[in-house]
Amino acid sequence: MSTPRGARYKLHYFKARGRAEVTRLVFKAAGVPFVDETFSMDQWPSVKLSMPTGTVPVLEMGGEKYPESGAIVRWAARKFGMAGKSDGEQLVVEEVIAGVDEIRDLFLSWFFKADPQVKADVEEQMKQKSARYLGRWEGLARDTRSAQRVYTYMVGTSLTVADLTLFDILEQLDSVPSIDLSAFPKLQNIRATVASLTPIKNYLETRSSSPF
Ligand SMILES: N[C@@H](CCC(=O)N[C@@H](CS)C(=O)NCC(=O)O)C(=O)O
Repeated sequence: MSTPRGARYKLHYFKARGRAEVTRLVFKAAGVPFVDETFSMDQWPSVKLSMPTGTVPVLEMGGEKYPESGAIVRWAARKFGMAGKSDGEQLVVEEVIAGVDEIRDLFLSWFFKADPQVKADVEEQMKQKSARYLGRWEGLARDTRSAQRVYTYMVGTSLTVADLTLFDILEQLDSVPSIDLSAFPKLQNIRATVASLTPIKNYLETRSSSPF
């Protein structure tokens, strides 16, 4: 657990990426210090009692605890200027957050399934949904040229939470045997753009390699 001096924010979650990772990426990309308060499955029963809805992630600030991953990600995106500029950009950013949530629900369900037939069924649903959603986003992503290199963003000409959200789900989908991400070169470029940002690059060097 890192405890940066003077951090106003504390994010409570398991020692895992799960539903907390996009918020971590937003804080990292914005250069805003936060306490990444993680715990093990063994610790969870006692931690659960201290959470407002008995679930995590939870963001703590100003002495209050706020649950719901979608609310936290959207708030952080607005707070740190990563929610899109125009109405159209903001709608696409929201669309990506909502669509990726649906894919992530399937991913988390698939990841923990033991029964091979049930796991294969969830994998097929995830494959179909990913093909439809990623296919649309592939058509929207755009290159932005700077003096040094080409960056690819989901909307506009700078980083938004849509890019961080896509980065996170693509990392997870890479571990699904039947999903072939090579069909989405623009989205792979977004992934490379995100991974090349210095604070993200530094963070990725420290985190666990487990896709969950
Ligand atoms: N809609 C909630 C779902 C939260 C949720 O189900 N979190 C899981 C971890 S990903 C959890 O707290 N599981 C432990 C439990 O319910 O006891 C959100 O997006 O934050």
